[in-house]
Amino acid sequence: MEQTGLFGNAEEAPEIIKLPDGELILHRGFLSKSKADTLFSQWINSIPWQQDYITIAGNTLPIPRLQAWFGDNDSYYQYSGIALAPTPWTPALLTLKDIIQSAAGTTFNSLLINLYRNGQDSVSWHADDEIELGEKPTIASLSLGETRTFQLRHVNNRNLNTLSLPLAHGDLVIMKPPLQEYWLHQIPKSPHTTAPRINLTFRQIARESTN
Ligand SMILES: O=C(O)CCC(=O)C(=O)O
Ligand SMILES: [Mn+2]
Repeated sequence: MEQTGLFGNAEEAPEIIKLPDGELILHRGFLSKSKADTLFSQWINSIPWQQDYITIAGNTLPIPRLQAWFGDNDSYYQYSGIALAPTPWTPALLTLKDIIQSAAGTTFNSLLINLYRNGQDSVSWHADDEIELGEKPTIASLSLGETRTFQLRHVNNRNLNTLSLPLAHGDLVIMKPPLQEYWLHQIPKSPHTTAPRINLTFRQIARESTN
């Protein structure tokens, strides 16, 4: 098959991490190193990275990462007061979307890409539970570049330990419902990390209501 070698372990059985109230599917090395290297070096220079800001209690602050939003024309997305209009898909992103859809067993119409420039960049505890993602979202997350720790903690059961998963170049994690309802996730700062990481999260946004 033409894709053999390009898409790493895409055909291999993933690790299934069953949690109380949720499930993660972890494909280590979903992209081969050479494919991941190529995409990382292309995208770090060509994605229209944007600095967004959030306003909390009257203070406007830059979020600690750069991001870009891709998707079908009508996949507008809003969170913490940031409204993102989609950039149209590129051929490479559409090809990747196709293979990730096969792995996830669902379809996606939008993509948030984050650039963590170094270990000072981060995303704090949150769930991907915005209304436009619907009630039972599946989120597929691909990591490129520097390994960073992805952490999960249950929203209210303090007896459950925080889970820490290092996500490396080419790894794919699929977060299955109802994970977003019961678990928060974050990428904490990593003081000794100097190299960048790109993370792509594929999502399915409900179409804008025309009412
Ligand atoms: O960078 C990651 O692995 C997670 C990103 C994330 O949670 C988000 O963009 O919602
Ligand atoms: Mn998230």
